[in-house]
Amino acid sequence: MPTEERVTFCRICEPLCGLRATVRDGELVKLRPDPDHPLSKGFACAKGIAMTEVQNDPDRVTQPLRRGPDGSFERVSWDQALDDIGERLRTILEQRGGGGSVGWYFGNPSAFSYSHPLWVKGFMDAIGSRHLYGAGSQDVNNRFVASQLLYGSPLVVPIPDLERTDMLLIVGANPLVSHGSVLTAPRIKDSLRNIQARGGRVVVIDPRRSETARAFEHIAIRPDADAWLLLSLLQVIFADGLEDERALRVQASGGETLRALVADHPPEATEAATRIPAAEVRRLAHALASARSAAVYGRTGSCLGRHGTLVSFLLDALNVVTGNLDREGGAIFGTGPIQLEGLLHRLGADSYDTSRSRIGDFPEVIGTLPASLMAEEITTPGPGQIRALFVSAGNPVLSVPNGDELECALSELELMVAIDLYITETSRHADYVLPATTFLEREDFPLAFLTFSTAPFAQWTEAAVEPRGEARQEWQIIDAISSRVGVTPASAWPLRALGRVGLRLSPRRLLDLGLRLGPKGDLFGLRRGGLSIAKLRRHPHGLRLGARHPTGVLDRKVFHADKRVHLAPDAIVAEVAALARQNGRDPHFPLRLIGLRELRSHNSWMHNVPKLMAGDRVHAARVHPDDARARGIADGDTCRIVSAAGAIELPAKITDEMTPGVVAVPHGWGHGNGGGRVAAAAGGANVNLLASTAPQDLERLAGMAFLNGIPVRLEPAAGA
Ligand SMILES: Nc1nc2c(c(=O)[nH]1)N[C@H]1C(S)=C(S)[C@@H](COP(=O)(O)OP(=O)(O)OC[C@H]3O[C@@H](n4cnc5c(=O)[nH]c(N)nc54)[C@H](O)[C@@H]3O)O[C@H]1N2
Ligand SMILES: Nc1nc2c(c(=O)[nH]1)N[C@H]1C(S)=C(S)[C@@H](COP(=O)(O)OP(=O)(O)OC[C@H]3O[C@@H](n4cnc5c(=O)[nH]c(N)nc54)[C@H](O)[C@@H]3O)O[C@H]1N2
Ligand code: SF4
Ligand SMILES: [Mo]
Repeated sequence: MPTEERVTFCRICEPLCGLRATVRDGELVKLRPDPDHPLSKGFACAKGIAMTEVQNDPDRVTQPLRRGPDGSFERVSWDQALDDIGERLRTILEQRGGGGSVGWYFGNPSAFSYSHPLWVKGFMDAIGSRHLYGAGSQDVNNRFVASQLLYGSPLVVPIPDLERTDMLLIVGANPLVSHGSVLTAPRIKDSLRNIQARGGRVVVIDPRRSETARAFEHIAIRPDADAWLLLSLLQVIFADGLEDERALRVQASGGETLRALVADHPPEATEAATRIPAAEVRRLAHALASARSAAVYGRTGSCLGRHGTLVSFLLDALNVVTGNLDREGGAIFGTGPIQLEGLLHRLGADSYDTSRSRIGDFPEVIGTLPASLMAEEITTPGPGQIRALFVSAGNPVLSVPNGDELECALSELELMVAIDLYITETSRHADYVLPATTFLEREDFPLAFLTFSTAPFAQWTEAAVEPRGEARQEWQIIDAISSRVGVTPASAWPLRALGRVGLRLSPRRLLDLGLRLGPKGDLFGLRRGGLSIAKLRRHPHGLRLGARHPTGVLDRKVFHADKRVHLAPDAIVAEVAALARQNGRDPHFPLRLIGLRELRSHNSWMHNVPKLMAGDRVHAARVHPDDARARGIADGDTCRIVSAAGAIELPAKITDEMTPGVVAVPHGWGHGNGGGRVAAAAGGANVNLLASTAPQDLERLAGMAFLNGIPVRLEPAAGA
């Protein structure tokens, strides 16, 4: 029995920690952290290690499945599945007005594959469909729109220079649990501790005393009030003459307009909205402006409110105004071995607002539309009505607002195909569930995360194990479906032209080209020691491409014609005005609901791993003791949370880590009938039934769902 150890890396979340896989007879026996990975240096979290159980899960889908009239699934061959899908898709394309009748939702795990998103986008471009949806409209799209406004490209996103900064201001992120996001920083806990160890500060703005807030300095804020705080920080900096005049003159335009825009928002005026004492805001503004270097960083807690684009924008504006953008220890720009921003810019793929959604008139963001609109796009007749839907690596019934509405809509489709590891709350509605490989079963390169890495770095991995059963990679499945409808899944026309004469590039060939012709490439032999896949294969633990990211690169990163960061675009001026008009409190819904991530969950999946579910793990709402007492709710009681959109019931966990008036509920639970037997038994409630899909409730600039700060009321469950 040959036992082998193979080097690879984790692709569940963004640090991409190095792993060693023990493989016996082609089967995965064990995963452990890779001590020789230059960045993660022997760290991996419980989820990464538990991927062994997902890989070998008896509940995993490993054969193509077809749904019968009674809703149960039967095994079919790949050819049966693909031929039938191809034929039905061809009919829909011919009879329902072409590509506009076909939708695709690709979920979070797709971003961790170098091939999957390229092939999805390529397929949608090839059939001429704009109905592309993803997790981004519940996650990060307003961060991209803020970058479009600031830098002229949605893909230019600065990262905090964790290794050198003297002060890190975290607004709405919990990296001790999430392990960092839009930031590839393995061992981030150590990085944050080191900031303190060298005499610096880490300040966390969060309505909950999160794991990160607990470990560092915490300032509690009322949910969905960050825009007010950031306006006030800027106001104090300008009013007290603390702005970096040189940075404003050399790097930016619109500084004077921004100064005028924030002038009406001193901390005393925003205190009621944020519930942060004005004196504390003043102290924070002075500390930020006077730190030798400082970086302001925000993530989902700053993105999922009603003004997420404005909040993301103001985070970067603070970096500019304090002179910390593109500077050591500030917010810096990562440089990767492939110049992806430039490449996609030339292809026009870094788009924003080049077209608008049929329902609600929302701008596309890098080619994707708000997933909250999917249900209505399926059920609303007329040209462009979605009749066929593909879902790959996503579970929108749980992750997008109002899963009930989406479930009803899915049943009206003429064709639905899911590509997943499990029969989930979403994929159980599909006519076919096609078995995907896990990340351990595919070769890979972290294409989407190159510029977010705290260190210049590249790693290639081959598949660590053979696919189980008949699982296939997404791009292979997309290729097979494309052939059956006569298209080449590629976004760039030269690739489509090659396809027409029978030449198709594999993702491996495409990536190798990108690496070899990239800024560090071997130029096919012209640059000695340059990069290629072959070169990366000789460094299986990954290759550091430099000690640090260079600073002073702003002129290469800004795509605006004037090469300046735009600090006061019209869209932002209008958002500040809209913020001021935001209506006050609804006495029916006096509390605010926020989200929560847990160490042993990953969005809606991994709930089928017994080890991660061990103990008495249940889905619970975190409630402050005062709020619980006022409603007669005791610890463990079932409580009812009601919003304007819906209601859920789940146990209450009473904890003073909450700010009074705020309730926190993790998303991704509510597995009545999906995700495997352990997950289904764990159940929980779908918190997104409390969120709204109504177009007027989505953020205007990015079409993002409003998921943090939802007005709710809390009561004991009937009969509890
Ligand atoms: N209320 C609330 N809602 C939220 C959020 C929140 O904070 N609060 N967060 C949002 C965010 S940030 C995100 S990213 C989304 C996530 O939402 P989604 O991306 O829609 O869903 P996931 O729960 O990540 O589900 C991923 C699915 O992919 C499958 N899968 C895993 N690996 C692979 C693979 O390699 N290939 C394929 N084909 N399938 C695979 C899993 O079995 C699972 O069914 O949720 C969003 N929803
Ligand atoms: N263990 C684990 N890790 C994960 C995931 C997971 O499900 N489990 N999901 C992955 C994904 S898809 C993503 S996108 C990342 C997200 O990464 P993070 O954004 O770092 O993760 P969260 O834990 O959601 O942190 C958001 C924080 O914002 C706070 N918050 C909520 N509302 C507000 C508000 O209005 N203002 C402010 N200032 N704060 C607010 C919350 O209390 C929470 O502590 O995590 C990734 N990592
Ligand atoms: S922190 Fe994320 S990348 Fe690292 S082992 Fe855990 S799940 Fe995998
Ligand atoms: Mo996410």
